[in-house]
Amino acid sequence: MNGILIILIVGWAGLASSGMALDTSLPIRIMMEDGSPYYIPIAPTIVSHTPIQWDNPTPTHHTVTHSGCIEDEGSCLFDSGSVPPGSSFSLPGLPAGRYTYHCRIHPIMRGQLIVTDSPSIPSQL
Ligand SMILES: [Cu+2]
Repeated sequence: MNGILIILIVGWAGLASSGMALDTSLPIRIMMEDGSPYYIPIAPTIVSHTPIQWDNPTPTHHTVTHSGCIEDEGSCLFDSGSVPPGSSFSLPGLPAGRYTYHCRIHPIMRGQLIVTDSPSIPSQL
């Protein structure tokens, strides 16, 4: 009984140290919602160059528009255009930084991406 427990713990530690947590091949998924907070999760911490995918399960069109596309300062780094119901929008990944974005159709919809080169940094900034 105790032996099995030890094997489980050692096995888990082995998986953790083999870099599974650093796997950047699977996209981060963000869900669009018609109600607050509109983008779920609203401000995920993402390892740089990890693909990011927004899914739109709502009956409404939405966009994923970087704030730089509308505001004067900065440059326009991504803009999905209209994402129809049941569709999704993907980015191949972003360099480290903090990105705010919103929906052009519903300006109340706002989200944020916290992209970091150091996956060991906790999500509280
Ligand atoms: Cu919208």
